[in-house]
Amino acid sequence: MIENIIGSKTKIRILPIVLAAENFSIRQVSIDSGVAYSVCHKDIGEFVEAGFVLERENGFGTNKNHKDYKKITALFDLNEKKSLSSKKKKELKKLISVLLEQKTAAILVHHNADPDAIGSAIALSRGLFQKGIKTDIFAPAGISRQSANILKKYPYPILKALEKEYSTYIVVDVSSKEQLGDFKIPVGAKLAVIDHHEKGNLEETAFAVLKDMTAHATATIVWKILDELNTKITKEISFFLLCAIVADTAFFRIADKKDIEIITKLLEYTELHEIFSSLTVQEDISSRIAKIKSFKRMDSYRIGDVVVAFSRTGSFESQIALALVRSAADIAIVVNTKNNDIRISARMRHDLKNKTDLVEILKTAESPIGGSVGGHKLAASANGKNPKCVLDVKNRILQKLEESFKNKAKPLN
Ligand SMILES: [Mn+2]
Repeated sequence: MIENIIGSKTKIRILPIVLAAENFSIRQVSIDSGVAYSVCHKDIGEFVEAGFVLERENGFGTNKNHKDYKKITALFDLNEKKSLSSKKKKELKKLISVLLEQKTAAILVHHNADPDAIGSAIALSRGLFQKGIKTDIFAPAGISRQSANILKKYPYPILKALEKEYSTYIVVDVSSKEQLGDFKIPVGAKLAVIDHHEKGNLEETAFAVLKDMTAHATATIVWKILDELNTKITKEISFFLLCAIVADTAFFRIADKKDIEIITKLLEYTELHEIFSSLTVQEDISSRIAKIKSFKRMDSYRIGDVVVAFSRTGSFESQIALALVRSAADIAIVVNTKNNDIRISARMRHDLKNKTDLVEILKTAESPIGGSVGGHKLAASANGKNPKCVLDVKNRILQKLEESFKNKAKPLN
């Protein structure tokens, strides 16, 4: 059975795969390769017309004598065991040839760089160093607390400012200029992109782009690059790549077979518990104290089967509401009246999302606080100017919740 592929470019690209794996139907191949396909059977005629495909007695066959056969099959090689696609290999070649010439480059990461950005950048930097290419890593708009934590385990210089101009910049885990803070890539410098986000404006001017939007972490692309370059994986490289992949797959929650395969290889050098402990950041003491104080001021109600907690704080209201919902409350409302205004943060357990809507509930507070509500069903907030209405707001919210859950609120004393 042959089912056809949308778009002539795609057709040409998918064809070598069919050529190389005649056991597959085009549909199966397109599913395996992630290329979009249609089921418009008659379009196989276009392949036949172009002479790529020959009609045979028992169906369709590939024309290995076609003059473009080699050229096309070079684009895709199913039997090639290396990790990168041939398109990315070409991009990598461009990048490496420039780097080998310049011997130096800057690696840039995004604003509040997370472990995937930092881990990918360091692993890449270390890998390139094995090839005689020296790179500096620059975080123009800071790094996250989690990243700071992984750097405690393996210190690595992350520059806060660049003292010189480089002729080549490699942006890692970034797709748009806006994510680089105030930093501007100097005019005339060469730019390369290694990333897994949606296409952004950085690609427009890049001379080499290694991008895979289906990758869960930029680090998996970096791993493939290092594999392609026959880099020696050290304990340090494996540590940073693992931190990156574990963090960006939300601790394996969204990891797939490909991620696990890479992780398995990297685990030859590093224990998983080291990664977990490095990615676990002890919460700031000020937010922990704010939580404890707020818990003491809490009062709570039972409305039918729903437990509602109210509290007040001078800061961290959304974190406190989240902490309450994560422990025992179904709904938590936390009010901050510190700076002569009022901020209300509301959180709800996920499984109640079809029962009520926190944006609707908080709307009842809009007129007394003289402000407005934003957010969504499960996490909403309200900001206003009148901090004296806290009690009124609480009663209004409670009444709304009683209506919503068709039950009386009973205080939990
Ligand atoms: Mn990422």
